[in-house]
Amino acid sequence: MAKPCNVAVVGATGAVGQQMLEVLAERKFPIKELRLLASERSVGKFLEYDGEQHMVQLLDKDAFKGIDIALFSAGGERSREFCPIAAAAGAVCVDNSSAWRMDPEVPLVVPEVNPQDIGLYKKKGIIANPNCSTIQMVVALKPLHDAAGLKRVVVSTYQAVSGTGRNAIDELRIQCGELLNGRPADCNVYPHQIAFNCLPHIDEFLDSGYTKEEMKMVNETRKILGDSSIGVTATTVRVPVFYSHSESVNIETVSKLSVAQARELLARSPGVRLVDDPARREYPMAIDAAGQDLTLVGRIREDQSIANGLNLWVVADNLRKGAATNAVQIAEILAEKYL
Ligand code: 25A
Ligand code: L14
Repeated sequence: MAKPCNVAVVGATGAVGQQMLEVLAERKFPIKELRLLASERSVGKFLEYDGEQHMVQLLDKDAFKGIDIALFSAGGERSREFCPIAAAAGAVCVDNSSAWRMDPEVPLVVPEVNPQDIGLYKKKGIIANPNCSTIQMVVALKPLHDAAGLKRVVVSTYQAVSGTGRNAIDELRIQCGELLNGRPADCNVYPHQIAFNCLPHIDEFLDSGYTKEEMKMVNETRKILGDSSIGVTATTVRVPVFYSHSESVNIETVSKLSVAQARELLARSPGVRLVDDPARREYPMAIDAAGQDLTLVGRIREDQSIANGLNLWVVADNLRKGAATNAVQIAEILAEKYL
């Protein structure tokens, strides 16, 4: 039985924070006290949780007294500053930002893939939630890796604007309206128009020419699968979709995996829904993934250019499995097995 906990949600007013409240209520997470934290701007606002109104309080160094689990989604800077403060106050932090993910003393966890790593949280009191694009990819790759050994992964993403937050959701909506009415589009969140466009640019560029988002997919995938020998290369692209990220994933495996074997493995894999019936025009789509927690996998076919290769199309709700649901699943394991 899970122990009832005092839970704080840091960044509760944000796109991910709001989703966290929904998922906590849906899954009936055993909450004793719920504390909603955000910046000055939102203090005093009321947010609904499970039919009740809760007032937003200020995130400051005294905000974590008595908290057992703190779910963070207020950006990397806030996490860097406040996770250690929350941990010192006795809370276990489940952090959605990129701040702690590659720290060797912080576990990086997807419950369907590496739940055994959670115990490492005792070092720093922090568990990192991976990047949204990484989460859905490793959910799909785990059973294939276990069966045939991944040698190399080549991924291109088609990422929804909701990952950037509420301002970005508004920007796409407003740009669509303006452009369809013959007016120019203002760009505030993204450097270029996102409506009716694709931007091969997510997060900042590094000297190598890759973006930070692309390198998160490389480094986090290896850490979660616990195998630094896997070659990973990524191109991450923002597309004018509101919810759900889609990914074209090409893999090379050590031993041969047929399409039928891959389908069979994925069909019984936790967190996966196989949607792969091209004859009936059934394949994973963003609009079907949105609002639910499974990672949809389909378009499974042999890569005819190499001996042991497959192509897949992988889609999941970036605010749910890519962020809020994954964090709440981690919190459930904590409450059940560790606290
Ligand atoms: O965008 P921010 O600044 O990172 O803010 C995100 C959340 O953190 C709170 C903020 O509360 C919001 O709940 N927050 C920000 N600064 C804080 C501080 N100093 C802080 N909490 C404590 N102390 P808020 O009340 O300030 O914001 C309420 C709404 O306003 C939007 N917003 C934020 N900054 C804004 C702004 N609007 C206008 N101008 C600004 N400068 C804010 O947008 C919220 O709606 P958002 O929360 O939707 O942005 C989402 C954040 O979540 C990250 N993210 C998204 N998906 C993932 C993810 N991180 C990890 N994994 C994911 N899968 C986004 O990158 C973004 O940071
Ligand atoms: O989790 O889509 O590191 O703009 C931060 C940027 C999530 C996606 C992370 C985006 C990402 C987000």
